[in-house]
Amino acid sequence: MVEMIAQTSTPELDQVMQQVAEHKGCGTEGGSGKASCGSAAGQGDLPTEIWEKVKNHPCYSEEAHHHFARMHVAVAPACNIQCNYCNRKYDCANESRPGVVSEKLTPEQAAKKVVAVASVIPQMTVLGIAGPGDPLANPAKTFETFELVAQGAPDIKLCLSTNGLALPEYVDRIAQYNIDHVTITINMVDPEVGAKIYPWIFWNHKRYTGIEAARILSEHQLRGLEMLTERGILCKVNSVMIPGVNDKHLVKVNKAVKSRGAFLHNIMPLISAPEHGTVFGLNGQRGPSAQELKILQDECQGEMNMMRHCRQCRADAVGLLGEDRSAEFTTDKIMAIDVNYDLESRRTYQQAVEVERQAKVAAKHEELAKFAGEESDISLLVAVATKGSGLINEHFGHAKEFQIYELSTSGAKFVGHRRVDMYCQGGYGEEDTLATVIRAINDCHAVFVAKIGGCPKADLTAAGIAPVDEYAHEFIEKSALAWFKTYLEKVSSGEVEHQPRGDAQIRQGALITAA
Ligand code: CLF
Ligand code: SF4
Repeated sequence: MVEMIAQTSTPELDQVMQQVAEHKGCGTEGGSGKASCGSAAGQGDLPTEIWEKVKNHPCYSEEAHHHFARMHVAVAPACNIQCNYCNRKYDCANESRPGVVSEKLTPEQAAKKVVAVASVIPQMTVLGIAGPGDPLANPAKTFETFELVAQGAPDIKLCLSTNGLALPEYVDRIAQYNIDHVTITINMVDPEVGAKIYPWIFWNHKRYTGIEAARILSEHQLRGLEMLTERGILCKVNSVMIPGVNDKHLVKVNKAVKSRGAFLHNIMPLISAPEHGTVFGLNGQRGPSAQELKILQDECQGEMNMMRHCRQCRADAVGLLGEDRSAEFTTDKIMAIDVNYDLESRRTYQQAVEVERQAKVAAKHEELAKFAGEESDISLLVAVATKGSGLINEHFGHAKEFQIYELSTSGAKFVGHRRVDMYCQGGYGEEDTLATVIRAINDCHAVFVAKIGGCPKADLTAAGIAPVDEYAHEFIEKSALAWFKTYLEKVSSGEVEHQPRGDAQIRQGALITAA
């Protein structure tokens, strides 16, 4: 089973995995020579008790998402509201890509699956329940699953995502079960906007429609959020950006949730196509472009962090965000796995990840120090092909997504990701696919890859995107900053004329087919 982890590991982690496999426990050799158990790379100014909750949660920490994985179990089929971007044949679109159907599990099957997955993926640190309907519209199955998982895999963090209608009723139970992370999807705080998104809700044995339905939903969402934050539970708010419906309004939503103590705001693009059979899909409602999404996220960025690395995963997702290993863990395969839940080995692996993570942060700071005293108005985007661990370690032709970083003299900031169809199809490049990849990263000045062939290199260059392969297998941020420094020098010397780039497309088709 150990080889199932190898996809995202580095030589240092492979070495630790060898120890894990041999049950040698925590050693101090290898890597930097330090076993820095539980130390705090990336803590910044977060209080320690918050840092402890987020440092290995891939959704609540952008840093963590390069290293740690989450899994979902699909135990909650029913829903108590209707969203115009949802088709009930599929998973809850509040935390899933439309068009995805998950295998539903009983709480017992789900708990077995969590323990089995955690025993073969030591970087899996979080269990989320996010559907396929609303977890709190299925309270018995949801809480039973959490209870069984807490018994079988006590080091796993518990996470819940809800539309918020039933939230005030269940806040005490959420606290009682040590569910430390709750996501509420809040698309509006004005019932008139809400009436364009929610045709009905079902509450207190009664169906409500129109503005009344949206008013009740909004009151419950905001009250639930306040009740959770009063109890010290970390809350993330998801909002679906629907151009012409709530796009301008989301700034007001951001202020409302920030003032009620939300920790993180995740504004996600509406994914909408007629084949999903949703109201929005059928009436031609479009989703935002990459630039529209980024402008709104930038506008909302203030004291509250904006999440920009959400992958709108499925209700049975398994793995790092951006990879989907759910097919490796179907019920049949789970039943055949020989479960050996070794807490000590999991800790050892996670400590090794922490060492690697600190090395990455130190390298970034070292590179950033070279910009001391340098000022430039230039900021630009670059795309990166990565399989994880914060490294440039994916071939251009094998990338199913590119991570996007914004570079300026103040640093390298992760600002999003773009799903694409793989360019390389069984040994040859697909020209049509290359055009869609270029459209997806068209707002970038460069693309960093571990390797790239001559043809795509020439086409990218012709499109004004510089292919960069000289930092293969090095840290992303350090490399991007080093490249940016050289770029600024070329601009100053007149060798390069800095030109702004255009907009890019959020690839709806790729989001669905990649499921
Ligand atoms: Fe799952 Fe959601 Fe918990 Fe994460 S997902 S319940 S907070 S463990 Fe994460 Fe997936 Fe985005 Fe959700 S990337 S859809 S934000
Ligand atoms: Fe669909 Fe989720 Fe909305 Fe329910 S809450 S209607 S499952 S998107």
